[in-house]
Amino acid sequence: MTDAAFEIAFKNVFGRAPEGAWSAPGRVNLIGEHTDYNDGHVMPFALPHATRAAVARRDDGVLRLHSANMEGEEGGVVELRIADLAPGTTGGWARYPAAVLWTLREAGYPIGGADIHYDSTVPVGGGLSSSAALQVVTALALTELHGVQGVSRQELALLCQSSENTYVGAPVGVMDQTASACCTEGHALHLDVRGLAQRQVPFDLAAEGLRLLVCDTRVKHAHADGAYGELRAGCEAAAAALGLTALRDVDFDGLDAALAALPDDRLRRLTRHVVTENHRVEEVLELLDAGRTREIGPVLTAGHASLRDDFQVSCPELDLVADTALAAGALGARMTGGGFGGSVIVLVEEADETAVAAAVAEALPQVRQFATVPGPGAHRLW
Ligand code: GAF
Repeated sequence: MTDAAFEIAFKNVFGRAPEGAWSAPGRVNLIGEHTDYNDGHVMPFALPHATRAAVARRDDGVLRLHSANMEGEEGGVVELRIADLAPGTTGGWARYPAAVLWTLREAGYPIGGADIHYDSTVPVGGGLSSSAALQVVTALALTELHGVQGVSRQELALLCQSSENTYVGAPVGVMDQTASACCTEGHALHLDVRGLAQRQVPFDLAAEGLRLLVCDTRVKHAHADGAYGELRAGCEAAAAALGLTALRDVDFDGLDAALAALPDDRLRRLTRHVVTENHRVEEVLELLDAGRTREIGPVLTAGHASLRDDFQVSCPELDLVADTALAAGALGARMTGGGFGGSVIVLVEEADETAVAAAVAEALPQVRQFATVPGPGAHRLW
């Protein structure tokens, strides 16, 4: 939908003109999975798929939300009084923008009411951070429209993460919101979560005759939300058992000694994944810096094996897609995101793209696939 049509859509819902429109992307994570809440390294990039928000302020303490993507019970305008917002009180998709507004106000920013109309091309449930895109576009639009100065993109991402932790009740790390807020076109973002140092790493696949496929399995296993919290708690227990602040503090070279000091197999598996995954981020970074992009393939594949065998967050559909792609000639394949469903990323030679995609589609007919490149981070449209 064009910008003009998006503006008309806002007018059709709210009966007046929007003051502006913003966009924030979904992401794929190239490498560095389940490392963010261990103070570790991640390397996501923004998808060209994004969530847009057309917004106009209100002065009556009311937040009205509408999404072009929602139908049935979730459809229509959701109307909330700002004074009534409190953690755990808002249901459905509207809890994400409500959480952002509540968190910004709790942090002392003078954010008032608004009418917001959204639309999105980020596949929902694909592990591609559609909720982070929704949070970040809301935070950016509300802060800019209400004249809030001096909030960096990273701070905005931290506020969005906090909104999800506190208001929505999901103990996520900061990777997805940072990716949506801070990524830039043509780059992957290396984020060292301890200290939050960022580096934009050039990632131009087409120039090297490569393609990256995103294969959304369209499954999400029901226990995913509870399992995430348990995994995070397990990692924290392992760090505590080792007398460390976070698993980030286990050196790759000291991994065997750390494993020997842990009390049970589960904590050993979680630790081995986090420590080797942080190491894989460094390996990918070095290879990209050296212009040896093809060689990241086996590192991605090793990351999948670690998520499957050690962290145990893969599922049969993700494994099937990754194995099928590799058997059909892909350079590397791994699940991306939290796991228990969602998407696999597949690195292929341009010449092999069609054959690999066909093999994956035959193995898992429900799969939704697209080739992608790093798109822009969140920005104002008009
Ligand atoms: C989800 C979370 F939201 C992220 O913070 C991250 O932990 C990811 O799972 C796993 O790497 O997307």
